[in-house]
Amino acid sequence: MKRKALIIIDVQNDFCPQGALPVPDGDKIIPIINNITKKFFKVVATQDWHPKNHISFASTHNKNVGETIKFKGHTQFLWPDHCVEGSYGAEFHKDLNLNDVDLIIRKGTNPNVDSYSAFLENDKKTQTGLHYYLKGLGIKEVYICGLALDYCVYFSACDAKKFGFKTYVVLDATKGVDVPKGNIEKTLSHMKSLGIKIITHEKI
Ligand code: VGL
Ligand code: ZN
Repeated sequence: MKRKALIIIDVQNDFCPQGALPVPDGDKIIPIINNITKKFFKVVATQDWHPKNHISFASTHNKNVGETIKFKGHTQFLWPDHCVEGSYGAEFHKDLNLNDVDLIIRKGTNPNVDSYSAFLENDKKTQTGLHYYLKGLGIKEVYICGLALDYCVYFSACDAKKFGFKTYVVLDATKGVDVPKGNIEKTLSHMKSLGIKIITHEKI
């Protein structure tokens, strides 16, 4: 089998309907993801995994969700409390089949650094180790799915491309939040301009 990896981003209760930061129809992609894992040499799943009082939580700063703060020269968008380490919201959705998963990566664990990408935290320096795992296994192609299309999927795909992988986003196996409005279109067109391939699961 060709050495391709599937990266399943943040299919966690808090990103599904009823969760703290729900992605519309976020749970609808789960059957599609469960159906494609067998096609891959390795399958990686990520979990957004924040300490209480994480920098990305509006509550940490007594601000409203959707406001931003400046921190060390970069802008941090403020989210509702979500994916607090060890909480129900941080658990994988119960329908996600983990049997074929080879590696789980938890990101966003530093209280002062957010992490949208599965490869690099938002400081753009701290690596999660995923790049070396894939490189060490001789993997050249990565397929990315999960939640949310315009945040963690987008940043993971951009970094995968930067690290030299042939990069695909499986469009019917991802959903976005579209915050701010228009963000899904904006991030999709940016990914296309970088040479990231946007496909549907039948094309894998
Ligand atoms: C995510 C916002 C905040 C995501 C994580 O998984 O896309 N979005 N933390
Ligand atoms: Zn988060």
